[in-house]
Amino acid sequence: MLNVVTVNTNPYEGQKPGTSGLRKKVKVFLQENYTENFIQSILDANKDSIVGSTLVVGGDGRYLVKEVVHKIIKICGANGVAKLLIGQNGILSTPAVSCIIRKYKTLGGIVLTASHNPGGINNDFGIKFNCSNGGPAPDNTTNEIYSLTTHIKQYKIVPDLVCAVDQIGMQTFTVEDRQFVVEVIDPVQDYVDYMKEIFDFPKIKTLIQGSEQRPPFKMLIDCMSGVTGPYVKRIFISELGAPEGSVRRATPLEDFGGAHPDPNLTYAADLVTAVKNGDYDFGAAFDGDGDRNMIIGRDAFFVSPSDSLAVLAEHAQCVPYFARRGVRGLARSMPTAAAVDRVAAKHGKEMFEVPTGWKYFGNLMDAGRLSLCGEESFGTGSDHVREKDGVWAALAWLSVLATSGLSVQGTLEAHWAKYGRNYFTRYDYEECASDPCNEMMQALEKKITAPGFVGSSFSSGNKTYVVKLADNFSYMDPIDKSVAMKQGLRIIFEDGSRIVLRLSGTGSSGATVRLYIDSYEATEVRGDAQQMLRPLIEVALDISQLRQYTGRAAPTVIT
Ligand code: VG1
Ligand code: CO
Repeated sequence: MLNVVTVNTNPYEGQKPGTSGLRKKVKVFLQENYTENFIQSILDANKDSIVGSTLVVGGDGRYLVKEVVHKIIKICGANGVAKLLIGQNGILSTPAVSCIIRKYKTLGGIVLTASHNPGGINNDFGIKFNCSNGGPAPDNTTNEIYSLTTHIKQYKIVPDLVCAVDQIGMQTFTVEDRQFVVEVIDPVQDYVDYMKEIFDFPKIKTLIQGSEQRPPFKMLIDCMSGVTGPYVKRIFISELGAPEGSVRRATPLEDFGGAHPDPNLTYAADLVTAVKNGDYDFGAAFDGDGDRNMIIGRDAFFVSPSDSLAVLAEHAQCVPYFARRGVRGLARSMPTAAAVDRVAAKHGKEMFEVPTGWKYFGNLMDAGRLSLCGEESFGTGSDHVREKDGVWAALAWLSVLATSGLSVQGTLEAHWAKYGRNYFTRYDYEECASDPCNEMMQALEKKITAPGFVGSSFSSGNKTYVVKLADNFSYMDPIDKSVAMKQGLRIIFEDGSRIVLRLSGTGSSGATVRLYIDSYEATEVRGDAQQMLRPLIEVALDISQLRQYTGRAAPTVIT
């Protein structure tokens, strides 16, 4: 029999979950009781249902995941949790956690990841709680967890509980008078089974391997040394018959090989170069925890995430899951370009615009009003789970291409010809000093909400923009009527062009400023987005005084 020990502790400041969980430097989590406090607070926030419950636990394989898995086992055992489902060696992609929570109807799950942030002892770690719907906890739950961290006095632990997380199977422990079960599961199996239900694997296999009508479709998939490696190898190589060389960086590494596991044109430049110089029809990259995706075509033709969502919405019937169930509403985060809105209007679907962060899609999905959604930050997904899902997005794209026989570029060109084109760019200024960024946001809010701002005009290049609406975006959830305030400063012009500015909620130190610019051209003007948006970018930098406040002449990342 194992004993429960109650340990006295003191609160830490700043354990406030951001856009997606608590993210801090590894060294912050290594402070005495820091991690224990947060885990106990998660369990306390669920105190009415924790005893006898089942939880899912897993992470993206980064530095500290294994150690924290062991802490979670010991703390859950002490708090009366009946069972944990844990990915072998603590490995589970974020969408796989969501899938497993839903499949086994558990109380929720604890996801160990800092997603697209770098890993290793000098970099980031993160802890996130997902609820029984499989999605990231909504604001009222994360606020409750945060509030508990501010006055925590004790946590409970079973110090002598030793569990082998490398061995698949059940391990049963007797903790005082209770049974506590840890089931270590194959991280990939449930997810792969589910993907086979959602997609037509034989059809995608024919695309990849070629047929009498078509040569083999060549692809290169970059797992960026994140968690998707085992999922991608199993799905694309074992199941869909792609050649071994179709996958790169497919072994999860604790520090992602020193790279930034963020699938965009800057951090996945290697993939872009390889696809540009090689004979590939398709390229995809995923982030550290497997919920983001970047899609490129032959010659590294780039699909913007806003367009990717619109294309998948337009061709949803190519995915058997949607063909069977139909498509309910569509949604995007506020800064995401409005390409999908046009598809919704054309197909007569309900359309939602929510704040940044996947947690805001969950209620709409649970209410049966939302099927497909996305964010400009390389997030695409559907109501098959309650997280964005990188591998799902790649399979959805392959389903579209297998049906149409078009190339990636051909698909986009046909889409723009039908709907017109949204030009979009995002400038990230990473890890700036916090105070000047906060001052900049305050000053800008004051400026754009002052009388007279609406109706004023700005000129740059040969363009003049007249302000139609300017505010700090707030959102009322149509289902539970909860309100999220201050979700980003927006300036919308008469012609529909937009400037959006917000501070990141996923960084682990300093402030990251995100500037989003988009505009719409009904008749397709073939041009590079950077060139098309140049005048508006200048207007944005001028109104916000961003260069002066941040001291940065140029952004860290341009998408
Ligand atoms: C960023 C993105 C947001 C995304 C979030 C989590 O948040 O902008 O769209 O949902 O990351 O993605 P922020 O607050 O830094 O802008 V993941 O893949 O890091 O969980
Ligand atoms: Co992620």
